[in-house]
Amino acid sequence: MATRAAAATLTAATSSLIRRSASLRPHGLRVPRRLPPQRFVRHIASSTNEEAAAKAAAATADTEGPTIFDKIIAKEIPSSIVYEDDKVLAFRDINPQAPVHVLVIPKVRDGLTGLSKAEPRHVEILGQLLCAVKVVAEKEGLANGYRVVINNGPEGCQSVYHLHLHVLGGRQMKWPAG
Ligand code: DGP
Repeated sequence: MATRAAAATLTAATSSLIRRSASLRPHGLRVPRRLPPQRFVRHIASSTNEEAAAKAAAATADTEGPTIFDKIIAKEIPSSIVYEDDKVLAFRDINPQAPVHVLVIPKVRDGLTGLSKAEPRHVEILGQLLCAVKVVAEKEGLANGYRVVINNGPEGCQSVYHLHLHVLGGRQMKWPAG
C-alpha cells in the first residue's frame, strides 16, 4: 500500500517536472531526443568513408612509427613541393579537397605525431609551421582567404601521424566544417 502511494507521488512529481521543463522551452523550439548510447555509436560509425578510414588507421597503425611523410621528406617518393626551408616542407596533397591544398609539415617529427602531442619544446617549430603557412598562401595567390586545418586523432579524421597543417584555398569555404 505504502509502495503504491510512493509510486503515485513519484509519477505526479515526474509529470510536473516534464510540464515545467516544457514551459521553459522557447515557443516552438523542439528539444532533440537524446539518442541511446548504442544508436549514437552506430550513427557515428555510419558517417563518411574518411571517418571510417581514419579510425581504422588509428586503430591499426603504430602512430609512433615512420609515415609516408618521412619518404616525402627524404625525397624517396615524389611530391609537388611548394615551399621548403631547413625546418619545414610544404607540398601538394595527393587528394586535394580544394583547388589549392597544401600540407605543411615539420621535417623532423620529434614526437609530434599530432597536435595533441605538442610540448613546450615544440613552440618554436609550431610557430615556424604557421609562418610557413602564410608564405605558402601568398605563393599560391590566396589573397582572398584560405583555411588552415589540423586533423587530430581518429575523431579529427587524422590519417597520417606526422603533424601536418592543411592549407586549403581557391574556393569559397563553408562553415561549420564537416
Ligand atoms: P590527414 O587526414 O589530416 O591525416 O591528412 C593526411 C593527408 O595526407 C591526406 O589529405 C592525404 C595526404 N597524403 C597521404 N599520402 C600522401 C602522399 O603520398 N603524397 C601526398 N602528396 N599526400 C599524401
